[in-house]
Amino acid sequence: MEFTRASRLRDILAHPLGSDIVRQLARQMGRSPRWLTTFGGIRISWLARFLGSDVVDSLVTLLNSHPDRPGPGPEVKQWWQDAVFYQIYPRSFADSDGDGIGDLRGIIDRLDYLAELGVDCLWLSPIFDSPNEDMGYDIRNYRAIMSEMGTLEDADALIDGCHERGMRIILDLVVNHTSAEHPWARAAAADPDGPYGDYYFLRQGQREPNNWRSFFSGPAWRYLPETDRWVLHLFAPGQWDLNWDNPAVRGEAADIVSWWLDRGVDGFRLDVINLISKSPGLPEGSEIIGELLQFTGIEHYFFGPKLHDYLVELRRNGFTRRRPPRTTVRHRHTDGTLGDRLPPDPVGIMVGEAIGIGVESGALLARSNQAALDLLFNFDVLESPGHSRFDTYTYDPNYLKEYYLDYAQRSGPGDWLAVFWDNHDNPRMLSKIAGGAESDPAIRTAVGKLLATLQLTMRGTPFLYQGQEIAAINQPFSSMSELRDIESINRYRALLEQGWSPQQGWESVLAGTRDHARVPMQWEPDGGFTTGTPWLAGCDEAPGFSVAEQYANHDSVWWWYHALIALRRRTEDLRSGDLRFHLPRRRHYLAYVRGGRYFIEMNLSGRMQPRPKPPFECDLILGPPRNSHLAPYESSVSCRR
Ligand code: ISL
Repeated sequence: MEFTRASRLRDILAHPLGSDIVRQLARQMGRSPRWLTTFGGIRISWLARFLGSDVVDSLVTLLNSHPDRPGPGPEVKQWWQDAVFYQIYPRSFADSDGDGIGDLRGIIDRLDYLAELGVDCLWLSPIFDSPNEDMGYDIRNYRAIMSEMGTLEDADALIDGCHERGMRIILDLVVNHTSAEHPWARAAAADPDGPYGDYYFLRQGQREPNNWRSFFSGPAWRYLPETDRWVLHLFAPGQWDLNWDNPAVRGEAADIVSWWLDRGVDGFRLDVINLISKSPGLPEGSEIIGELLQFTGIEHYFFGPKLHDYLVELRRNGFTRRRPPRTTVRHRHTDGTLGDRLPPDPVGIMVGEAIGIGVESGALLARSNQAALDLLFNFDVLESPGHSRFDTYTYDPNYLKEYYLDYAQRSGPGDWLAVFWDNHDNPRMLSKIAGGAESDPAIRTAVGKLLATLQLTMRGTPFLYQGQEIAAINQPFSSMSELRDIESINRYRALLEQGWSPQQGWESVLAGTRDHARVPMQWEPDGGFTTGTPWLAGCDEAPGFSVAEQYANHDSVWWWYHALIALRRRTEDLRSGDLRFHLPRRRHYLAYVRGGRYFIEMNLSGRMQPRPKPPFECDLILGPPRNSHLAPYESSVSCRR
């Protein structure tokens, strides 16, 4: 279908990108998408009165540049559909040399811990050489390890240690941008008209080339006086966006991928990978969309015209193996015992981080017939409608239920969900849901177990984040001086410049700072992360929630994760069985059947709820004895008799 200004809203909603954009706008406004479908008959030219004609024209261009709804994809079994992933933030996981910064040797020392927990694949946030303006997401050398974290030999030892224990390992590929200290960037700044000048977006002019805003506050352009050029940075000023329209840049990215695959890495999580294709000419962004979605210009890069093409090319030229790797993983049987080395996966896994991409546009990038990504992080689950990360609010877990019902309804054959909510960029979901009640160890334990039950029995691939297994919660930071996250520091300064009071600015930053999830892992009651001074202060005063204490308590959240991971491993129905919701309209109650045999039910509220009749006679496998009511945040797994 060719879209024009005369197209009707219902036609927009019928397009995967159009549907997700409209839903995203509705969510930002705290409205149900159904509110918009009642106006299906209006022409989108009418929207120009509110959004401006430039927005309507951008929308028309965007929809016309992408194919209609993709057809069903083949349902091909992949190792990563069975796997439980575990994200490590290396800076805060384990420090082996006492410098207060986590390192690769620290992770190696904890591989037996991870293997006992039962995870199948580690994802490490960046470990490459970096000046750490954005904690490693500003890479200076893709083929060297950050000196604070170790050496290439340590990386090889870590890869070998994982494979020996039946665990794969993926790294974090940040190729939307590099550090300003990367040799390419230095060469571009020194000679903007030379071969590396076209690796980045360098522009001349008296002022910023357009009105795009950075995700880390302020303009997305930095002026380089020494070369009289502006350089684009969607993130920090030291994170220069790479020009993916340049075939040399695409070739560099592919070479980095295959270099690490040869060393034995099993794939990558791809940082903000949906941002790599920008609209030609880098046009002005709509101020209205900037107001609504916070980042002026986002409509010109969140799903650019060449995005799918570049991902297909990267999969073919980088992720598809051309030679056997140095090492491969040992098979782990369903009972957890280890088998022989597996043959190399023909293609390394591609897990795309895709901010702003929804269920249907995600299918254009990760459905099994798209030959692009394998999995995609959809961020719609992280905040309930009408809220941003920096709002102080209590997350209603009924929205989690709504999110999975919606995904089940709008996804299709060949789609596969990455089930996640905690990561290094977001406050802890346990704290969002408990809303302060997590200070009660019983509530903290119940919510921790509920989140484990949902994540490890929902249809899809679970991505755990370090600390979830010990019910980690947000940190009671007391001042800006304790924070290290550039996004938080820049936001605080920007809010004060906008006239917010220091207290208002602090409250907003405290609600959403990424540092909540970056405090050091709590191995012992008194820390156990380092023998030195941690790079980021933070410890958990509540007794009973360190790894050591959780491990010693068989009724803990840790053992609940352990039991669910083991159950999932030995139960095909929980890994790939179909998903049927039970009483989906019942509020504060989430229940579903997997593979026709396993019945999972949860109380999504902090109050007792009457327990409905189960869908069939079943025996409890995991959870408190079943009675007429569900305790606050109670969750359980049962099996058909
Ligand atoms: O949510 C966000 C946008 O408002 C940011 O917290 C986050 O930056 C975004 O999700 C993209 O994250 C990824 O790219 C960033 C890096 O700072 C994040 O740590 C990374 O996960 C830039 O590389």
